[in-house]
Amino acid sequence: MAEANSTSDAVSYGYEGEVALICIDNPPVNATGIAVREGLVAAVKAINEEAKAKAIAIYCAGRTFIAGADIREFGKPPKMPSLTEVLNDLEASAIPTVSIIHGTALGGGYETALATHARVGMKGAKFGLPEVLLGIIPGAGGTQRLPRVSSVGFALDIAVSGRHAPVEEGFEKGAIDRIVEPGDPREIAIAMGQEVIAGTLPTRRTDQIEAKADPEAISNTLAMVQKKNPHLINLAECVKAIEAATLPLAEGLAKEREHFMTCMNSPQRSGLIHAFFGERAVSNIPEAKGDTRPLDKIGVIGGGTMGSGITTSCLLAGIPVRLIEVQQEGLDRGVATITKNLDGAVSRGKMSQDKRDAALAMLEPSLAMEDLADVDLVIEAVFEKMEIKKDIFGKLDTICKPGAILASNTSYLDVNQIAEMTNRPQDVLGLHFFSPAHVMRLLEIVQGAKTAPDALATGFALAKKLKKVGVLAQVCDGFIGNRILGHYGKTNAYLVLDGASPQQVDTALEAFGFAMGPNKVGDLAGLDIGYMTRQRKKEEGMDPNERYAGDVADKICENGWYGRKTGKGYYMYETGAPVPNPEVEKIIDDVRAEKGITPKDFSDQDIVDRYMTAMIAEATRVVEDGTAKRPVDVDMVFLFGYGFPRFRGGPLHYADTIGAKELVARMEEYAKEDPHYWQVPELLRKMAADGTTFADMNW
Ligand code: 3H9
Repeated sequence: MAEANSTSDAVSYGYEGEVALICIDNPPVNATGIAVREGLVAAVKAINEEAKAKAIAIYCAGRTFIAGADIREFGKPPKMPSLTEVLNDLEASAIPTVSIIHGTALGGGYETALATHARVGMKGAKFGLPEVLLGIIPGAGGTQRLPRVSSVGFALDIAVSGRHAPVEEGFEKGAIDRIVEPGDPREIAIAMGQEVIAGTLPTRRTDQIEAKADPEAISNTLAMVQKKNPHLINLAECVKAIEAATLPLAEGLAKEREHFMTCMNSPQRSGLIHAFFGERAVSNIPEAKGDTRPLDKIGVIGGGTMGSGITTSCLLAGIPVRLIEVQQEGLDRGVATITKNLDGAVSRGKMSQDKRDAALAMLEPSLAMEDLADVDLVIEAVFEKMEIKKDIFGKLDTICKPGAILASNTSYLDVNQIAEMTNRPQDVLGLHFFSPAHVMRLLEIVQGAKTAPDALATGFALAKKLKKVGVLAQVCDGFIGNRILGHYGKTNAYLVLDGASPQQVDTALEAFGFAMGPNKVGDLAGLDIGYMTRQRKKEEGMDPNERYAGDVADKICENGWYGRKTGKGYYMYETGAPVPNPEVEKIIDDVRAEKGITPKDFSDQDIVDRYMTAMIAEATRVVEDGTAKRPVDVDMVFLFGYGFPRFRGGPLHYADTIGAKELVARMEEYAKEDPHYWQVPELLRKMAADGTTFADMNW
């Protein structure tokens, strides 16, 4: 689709009678990169100068209207003209303009539509101002023009939530002027241009509309964002920009620019945009591409929390599941959990009752492993014991059809040993889900030594179907996430032994951006899990150079306090909200006395620095030895599986903000107290010496 005259590589224009047509064609999503900006300005200018048209209709080729500014240009030297200038010229066009929206009109895309004199949306299309999700605010007039065509209240809703709203809703609120049946954008552009000429589709310029002030909506939204998301400065900046919409347009646009630049220069913008591209980059690898095997029916072994969550996730994606348990009681419990999960989705408004019924009808519970004979993929989610897993995989080898993929949901066991129990190790891989599996978006896809390429690619295809973020990991104890956690988790214990209180550690890390500090997380997950792991490791024999991290936690567990589920752990939960457990304080004092430790003062910054440095150290080793393909893979594991603050981009993106030199210096300093724990990874030393960053290894 293109018009006769090109004004740039991405924009062309032409005429149909008295309607001038501007076509934007900049795959994949028609982002307003420099070619679009230059081309659009030139096309509007040429059409006005040629003076042959009575209306200009702008439409896009491909799957969507403009999806926003080109995010790849952010953080680089700006290329003129800016989108703001382009849109001011567009709005100033003497010939009335109309935009035709199909797919999604987002950010700078919807701002382009707002700068035209009328907006037409095809049924089913969406629009929005999702800039806040990237750490910025709408910066090309969105905060000024939307309150004018609609209202301050609706602009706050759209721009602060960043949601993609249906054009039908926009029509009700004045944000879209006409809804049409879906069709060829060019044909619709011609028809709408003719309506503009006939006067049946009214046009208006936003500099001639006043926005009605709504101080109550402004102050309520400001209070809400500061309470809910105190870390994200751009939300408040967005509200303040919208507040300025009651000024004359030029003044309001200048205010918007100031607020936009504050956000653009913030580290949050860089972190959130890293997260946007990272989410896509993890599956943009050769291993995720190529031939895949069918995924029409899945078998899940184990009806515990994990198995039920995995089953729920598959059912929600429309994949029939055969759920296997050894005893009726366990099977009933699994079915009850899955039903509860689906009912929860209905009550939260995520799915309709009919869809819930249809999903449940796709569940076939069974006590016979033989019933897995015809499934395409089996996911084993039983107790973490190698012997049990080996036994199951031996049986699956004889039961499952040729070509079926056999996956283990193990969180740390050796997938190669499991694969060796079959005569088809090429069909075996790890699919490590995170609890609750129907909610958490991370899926570690663990490649065994003999996993076939099409089996691995099918793991990524499954992640996509389940709307999860699949990340490739190699075999090692704990893969990417749990291996790193196994290391930095000890820092929390060491800090508490050496002088900090559990709540100080939690508060410091919550202020850094984690939704919950590690001791609250421990209480929530159950302290018995860590206790059992430590006992197992003790039995296996610990490295004599390693400082034991479990003294306090062991004693807490030995009192029968496992956290929330027993009403007590590091905190007490009698009234619901966590209150520090005074008996833990006593345990800590006793352990310190027993070990001859004189408690030190740690500032909150010390706590964050040590915790993050330990995380970065192990994350570096995971990249160094190839367990993770690139730093960005580690970052996405932490964002989608471990509650790492998204606005910080992930541990290794954050590491780049500190720099390798400083990190090495810190590790060497800490190593004076504990040289075994604080070993400096060779890769980090090399980066410090040659001045490179983790980002250099990403793309
Ligand atoms: C903005 O507009 C600022 C202005 O207010 C002010 C300026 C002064 N830029 O997601 P997909 C790529 S901020 C560059 O897989 P889908 C994406 O990386 C922007 N590239 O497809 C991927 O590349 P690859 C506000 C972009 O169908 C490919 O396109 N807008 C951009 O699942 C396909 O993307 C937004 O925040 C972009 N803006 O979803 C919208 N967008 O194939 C962001 C996408 O190499 N975009 N790419 O991996 C989206 O939400 C989704 O991409 C969309 C399509 C819903 C459009």
